Amino acid sequence: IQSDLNLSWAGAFKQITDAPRKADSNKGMYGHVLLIGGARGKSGAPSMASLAALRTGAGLVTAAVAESILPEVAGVTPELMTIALKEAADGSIDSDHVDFDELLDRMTVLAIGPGLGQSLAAEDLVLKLLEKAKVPLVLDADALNILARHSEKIDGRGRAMVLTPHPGEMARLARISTREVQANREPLAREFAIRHQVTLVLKGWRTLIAHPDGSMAINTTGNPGMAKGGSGDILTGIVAAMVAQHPDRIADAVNAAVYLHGLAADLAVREQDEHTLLATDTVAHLWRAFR
Ligand code: B4P
Ligand code: MG
Repeated sequence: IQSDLNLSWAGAFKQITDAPRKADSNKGMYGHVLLIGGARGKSGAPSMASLAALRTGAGLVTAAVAESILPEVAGVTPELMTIALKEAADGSIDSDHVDFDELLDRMTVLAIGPGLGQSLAAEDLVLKLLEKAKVPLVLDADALNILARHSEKIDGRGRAMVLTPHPGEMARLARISTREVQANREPLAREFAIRHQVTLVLKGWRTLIAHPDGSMAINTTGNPGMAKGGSGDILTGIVAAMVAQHPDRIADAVNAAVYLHGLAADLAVREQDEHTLLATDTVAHLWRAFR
């Protein structure tokens, strides 16, 4: 990660990625990630995000998904806990039947969006979660597409908000074309992060991370093998787990998450090929990235 404003980040970053887990650790010290996403026919996205969060070191990970896809999501790995949510006729989560106090109880980070869909029910769910959640939020994919219609709700004051758009999602958030996003990545990301007081991860080759204080980092890891479905879902899980473990150092946690995601993919393509790399192969190489 190269930082244009704050060179001390290199040290802070190393402290996070190299920090050993304390000998007398317990899972409660590493946070509880709640991943909310998925809809009928879209079980892969929440599954991959949850798996990545577990592999990044969160103490506990729970996926709350539409009931019809629960078996697939639960099957991704037995360490994952799951909550079945009632679904609307179109297969998305029905927010009218969600007990938010019960759902959010004891969660320390909330990640919303992978595979969620953009139905009216999904929109209502995202808006209610924004209102009720008091913990750091990681927003990706359809949660961003929904938020693009409610930009006044994008506000990281009160509790942290991390947004992880690809250029298409950024275009919707900023109401400009994808081409304009790509031509103005740095000023656009910085201005958005300052205006909304959020951490903005603008993905793609040389992912940018813009922080609420106006500082920015440019990621130098990653490769074109990652330009495939699922890569973004895995980043969501890694970001959520890093924030869960370092809630007081969100900037360092997000920088490190983006770096580790790309590094794991770089290590994976040493053993295979950019054509054949799957997003889940990146998860399998996370341990090497941490080492
Ligand atoms: P969706 O159809 O919404 O794709 P998605 O479900 O969000 O996919 P996923 O979650 O797996 O990947 P994501 O991009 O979130 O949208 C795709 C649409 O957006 C397409 O129309 C596409 O053309 C457009 N789009 C996406 N990226 C674009 C770009 N860079 N320029 C122009 N248009 C773009 O996450 C992918 C992950 O892989 C990120 O972490 C990203 O940084 C990483 N990655 C991808 N390519 C990389 C590269 N070459 N080098 C390093 N990292 C790379
Ligand atoms: Mg995505």
